[in-house]
Amino acid sequence: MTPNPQYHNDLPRFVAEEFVDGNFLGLPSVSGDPDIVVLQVPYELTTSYGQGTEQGPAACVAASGQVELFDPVLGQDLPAGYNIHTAPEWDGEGSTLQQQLSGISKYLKKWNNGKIFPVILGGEHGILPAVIESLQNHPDVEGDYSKLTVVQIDAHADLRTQLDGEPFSHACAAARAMDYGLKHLYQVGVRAFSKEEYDRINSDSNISTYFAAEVLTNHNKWREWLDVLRAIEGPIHLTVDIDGLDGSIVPATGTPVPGGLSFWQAVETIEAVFSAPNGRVISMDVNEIVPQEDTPLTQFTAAMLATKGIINHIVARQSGRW
Ligand SMILES: [Mn+2]
Repeated sequence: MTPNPQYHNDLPRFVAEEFVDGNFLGLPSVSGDPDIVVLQVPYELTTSYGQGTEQGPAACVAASGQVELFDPVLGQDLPAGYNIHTAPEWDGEGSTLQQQLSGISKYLKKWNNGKIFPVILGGEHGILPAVIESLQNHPDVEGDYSKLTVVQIDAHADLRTQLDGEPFSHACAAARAMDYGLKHLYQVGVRAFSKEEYDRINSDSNISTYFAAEVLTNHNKWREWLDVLRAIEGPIHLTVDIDGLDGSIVPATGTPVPGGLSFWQAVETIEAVFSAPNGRVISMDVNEIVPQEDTPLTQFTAAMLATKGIINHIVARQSGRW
């Protein structure tokens, strides 16, 4: 897509129809240690779905050129004095699923030094176990996954044991993350799940699911969700499956589902989790983006949510919570 310069007053950022170096938000390349890094993982489980999620990260970066750099929460234009680096995308190498997932983990790991905030763009939600694997030696986790909380926005519970015989299917992403022995998993927006998943949610005390049907019809339940997020202690990974939002604003995703979160509910969720006084969001991903050229709403929505993550991370830094 062509970035529209009218939304930016800093024209030299753009070269013809392309971004400068394909950077997120069209920001200029920077030298020195990044504060925030945008990582692209164009992963799609080979031979099974072929839905186009491997094009998602690049489309999201391209769409980010349309996102306003100003946000009243910060009171100034991004990058707001911070060093935001867009890294070259994951190379996609590996002839087996396990090799690919371990390659993703390796690609992510080098940024997890506790000083840099990674914003990961997917790709299938099946990247989640590789993301969790990459956090093992993060200074906040210290090899002890019982410290780590995962917050998940998703239409699906992703708690299946396997799907069509594949335990690393995107439909099993949260189950594979739980295999690491997480402290807790919080889910919101869930509205498509199997009996097996429903039973797991009801029986596993380490999983709290705020179903779409509850939070969208009962405002007290929504307030409770936000309060629960603000009460999280310790390191947090935020995983945003774009299909958690209502299908009308993310029509191009692996599995669009009606009855999901509004854009502002997703933003409220992001704000709440980043503002937890005793918690710290150490990384974030936005995934399941299937780009559409004619109506780029999905990748634009994804780019806006990733930007909200960056903004709320900066607020956390400014407040001394990072
Ligand atoms: Mn998912």
